[in-house]
Amino acid sequence: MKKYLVLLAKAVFLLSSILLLASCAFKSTDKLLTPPQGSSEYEQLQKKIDKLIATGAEYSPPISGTYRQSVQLEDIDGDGTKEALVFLNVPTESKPLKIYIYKETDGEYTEVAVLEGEGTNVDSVNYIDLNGDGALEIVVGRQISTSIKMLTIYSARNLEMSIVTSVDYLEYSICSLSDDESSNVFIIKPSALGQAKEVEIILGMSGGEMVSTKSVLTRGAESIKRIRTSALTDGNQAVIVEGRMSDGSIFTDIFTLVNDEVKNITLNPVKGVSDKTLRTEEIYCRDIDENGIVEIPSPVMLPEQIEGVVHWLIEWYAYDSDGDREEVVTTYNCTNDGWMLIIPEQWKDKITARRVEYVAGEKTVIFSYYDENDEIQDFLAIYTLSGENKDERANISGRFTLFAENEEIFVARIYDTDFTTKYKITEELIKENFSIIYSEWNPGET
Ligand SMILES: [Ca+2]
Ligand SMILES: [Ca+2]
Repeated sequence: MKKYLVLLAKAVFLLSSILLLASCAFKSTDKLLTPPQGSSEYEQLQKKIDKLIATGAEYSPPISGTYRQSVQLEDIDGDGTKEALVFLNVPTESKPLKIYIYKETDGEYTEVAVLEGEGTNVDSVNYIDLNGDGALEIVVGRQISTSIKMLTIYSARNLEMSIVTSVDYLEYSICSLSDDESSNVFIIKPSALGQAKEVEIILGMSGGEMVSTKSVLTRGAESIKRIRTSALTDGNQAVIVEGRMSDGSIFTDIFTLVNDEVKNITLNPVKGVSDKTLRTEEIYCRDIDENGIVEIPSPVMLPEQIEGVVHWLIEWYAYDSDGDREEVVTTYNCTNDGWMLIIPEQWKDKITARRVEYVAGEKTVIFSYYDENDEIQDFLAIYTLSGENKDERANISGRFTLFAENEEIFVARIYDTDFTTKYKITEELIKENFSIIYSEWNPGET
């Protein structure tokens, strides 16, 4: 076992050197484990770790987040030399989760502190500078039991480790909401039954005292799906939290800072719910027009063509710090086939859609309008073609190609109708408004 762990640790160092080489193309190498300069230093550190392992300690790296190595190198006191942080579990002890911190001086690692906590695993760790003094704060989330997690923030100033705060949490995220670009910790806390979940943002420290501000999540929010940060239309930064309500619908809460006070800008103060964002369709915020500001989706149901089969248009809204929203664009998202179409303003309230699959390898969405007799007339079809003869089917008379990749070809056909003429629906328009939906979800985020 011991040999295996040593090999594992060596593999971690080796892997990190490969990552370091591979990371030349990237700007941020800070998050990657960098190997010590000389192997003698490493061997000397390894001997110290081996001693701990011989007495029953086990490697126990964080199970989620960006930093997942058993041995992590970070300059936590800000003196220009990286300390080694070793994540171990000593199952026999009452506080089994231990982070040993070693400082390197003249090629020798000396133990300077041990951060200890209860629990089964370290959930995640982050290194941030809360107050901009150059020394880092260490944010450690520990899984206490299946349902309880504790977040502890340690200050590493002069390597005199002290606890800034310790709170139970459901999710947390590192963000930067203040004007000075210092880091903040955004925490969602569990709630008593029937109460709204509390949100706390650790803003920083002033004179050694932690400064924080609190708000609430939408009442009835049951689970958190995503936490992400974005600018708002007025340039202020926001944290966007999305998740599921107890009735299954999806909500979005947007938090921003106003004079160092956190505000849930989407919350209807009477209902305690961000009611304008509620939706039954499982669709999440994204930067739909790729301008750096994330938009919030608001689905609008189209009239049903086939009973019980609902299609939606998605209105995308950008918010400012006052919680006022502005529609940016309307789209039809075919998440099944992986494409979307921007819907011109004049089409809205006049169209409907259906999806058919008459032949294998040909999935079709047909857009229709209601004519003066309230009859449904088809005016546009978008085909997702796959399989052996997809090229031949792409070239069927009347069809034109929107996008082609290895496995699939996306083509369209415009029908000659009054609607087509009236709203000048051309190949150019459809090509311009069509796009493939790429996932912009970063698995590193919560
Ligand atoms: Ca240091
Ligand atoms: Ca945008």
